[in-house]
Amino acid sequence: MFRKLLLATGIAAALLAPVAVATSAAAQDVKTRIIRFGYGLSENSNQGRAVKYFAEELSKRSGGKFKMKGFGDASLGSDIQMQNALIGGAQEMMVGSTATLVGIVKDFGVYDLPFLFNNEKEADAVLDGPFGEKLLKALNDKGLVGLVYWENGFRNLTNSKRPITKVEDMGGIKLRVMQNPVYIDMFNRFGANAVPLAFSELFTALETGTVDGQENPVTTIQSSKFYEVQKYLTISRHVYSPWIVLASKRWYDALSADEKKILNEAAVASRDFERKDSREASAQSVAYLKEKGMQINELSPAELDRMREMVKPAFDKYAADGGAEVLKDLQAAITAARK
Ligand code: TK8
Repeated sequence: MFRKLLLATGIAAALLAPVAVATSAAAQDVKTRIIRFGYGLSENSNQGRAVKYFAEELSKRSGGKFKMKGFGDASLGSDIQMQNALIGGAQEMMVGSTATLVGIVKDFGVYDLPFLFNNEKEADAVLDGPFGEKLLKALNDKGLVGLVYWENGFRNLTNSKRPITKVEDMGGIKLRVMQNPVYIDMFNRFGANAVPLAFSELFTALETGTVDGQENPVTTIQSSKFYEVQKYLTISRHVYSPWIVLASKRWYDALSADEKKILNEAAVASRDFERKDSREASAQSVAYLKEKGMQINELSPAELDRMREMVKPAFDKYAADGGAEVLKDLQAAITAARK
């Protein structure tokens, strides 16, 4: 009888086991997922730290099933190459500049018009609000899913030729810009010689003198060691630059509802982490760059006003080139954020 009981228990256990598995699987439909996440900056940067945080969050929220591996230093390709890999389904995720998305959704160029946002708070409100959401959604038809915006930050100028205290000082400087017509137009108006180039080629281009200067937030100037090849830093804050976290739509569409929820929520957590971390790092960067020997100056409010005047035609050009509606919507969203 004892034996019979054991047997019965054994059978019961054997019967129960798969049932239990089936039940938990039904409650949480989550499979093992390998996620290749590419980014352009080094591991030791605000981007790298946020990717690491994101990977940990995904692992925690999926019971270890989402295995995200970060690939920094553009080791999977430049921003544009990665966007195409996502569209084709050869890579799952990435983070990069919104500016380089203009070949896919032209309206992303609107963020690159100069002197739109006064501070990060305005940027957060607009990017996380209906305006930013609408642009993210526009990617869906193009094979991409835009999850959240991270902060790249306010962009500043560096160069190896001379301090820039007035706009005329930019005259003739070969300045690398992102591959985006708004940047090319803006810096040519300032008198520089704008050279569009992938970020992954930038350090070498500065080192060899192919270009004299570039523009990026101070955090990137630090983490990419541009201070080794650039003498002058000018705090101009000419554009607030977002990063965008993207997923391959082909890959995303195959996820279960539970998996999508985990991914979306972890992305929001990564955004909050990244912005806080970037802002803290940014506050330290200027002192660090000074210590590394950079000569640093700020553009005066009067000079910034002159620059604003000079680039007004860039707004008209943008509107005339099909951007009138998105520009109007963005300006309305910024006005609303200021109230
Ligand atoms: C990194 C880039 C970078 C951007 C640039 O891949 O290209 O200057 O600011 O952050 O997206």
